[in-house]
Amino acid sequence: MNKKILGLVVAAVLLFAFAPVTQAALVDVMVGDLDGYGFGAPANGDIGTWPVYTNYDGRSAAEAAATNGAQITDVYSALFPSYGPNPSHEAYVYLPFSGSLTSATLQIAMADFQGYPFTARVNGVDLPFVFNDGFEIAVTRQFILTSAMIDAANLVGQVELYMARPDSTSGDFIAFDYFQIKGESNAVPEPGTLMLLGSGLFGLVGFGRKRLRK
Ligand SMILES: [Ca+2]
Ligand SMILES: [Ca+2]
Repeated sequence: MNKKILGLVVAAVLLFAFAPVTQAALVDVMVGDLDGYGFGAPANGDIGTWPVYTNYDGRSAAEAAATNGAQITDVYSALFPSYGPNPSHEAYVYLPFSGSLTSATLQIAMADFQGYPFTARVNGVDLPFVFNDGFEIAVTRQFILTSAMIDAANLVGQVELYMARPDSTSGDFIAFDYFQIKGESNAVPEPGTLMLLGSGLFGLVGFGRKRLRK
């Protein structure tokens, strides 16, 4: 067996071995919880009168202590220091996933947006974020992630949403119920499987070399 043929055999084995390893898996990750902004109001439509108009805090203890973005759900106003419990006009939401994302939709239950342009990015890629829903109206929106967003998310293993209310031009009080990504990923092969494949390949190469010497 010459080296060319040996190379072809190894390439064929590699193709055969790795092709069936990647498997599609469903991704479904939520930050916050689907409880209607913390006081049981419906997630869509007219949410009625807020219990209080500023500094409303309907978070669970875990949400209040969270750093993944759950801390800005179930509060009013969400991104307005001194008018809401959060100390910043900007926030990150982190939605980790396993494997490599192939498609995803970001869903946000949001309330009381009144037409001011917010800054928003998904993994550094701009996301248009201006909605004129009206006072006390809640809307659940879906954003299909672009391939640029998905590629950037795969580098860090999570979808990262950044949002900022522009202090100088917006006096908008807003609220969020939850953030969620749904999609598909290619599962990463487990280390044990890779080791098995690797030792098999080394064995084959060794066999080929023995035959070359003959
Ligand atoms: Ca508002
Ligand atoms: Ca909630």
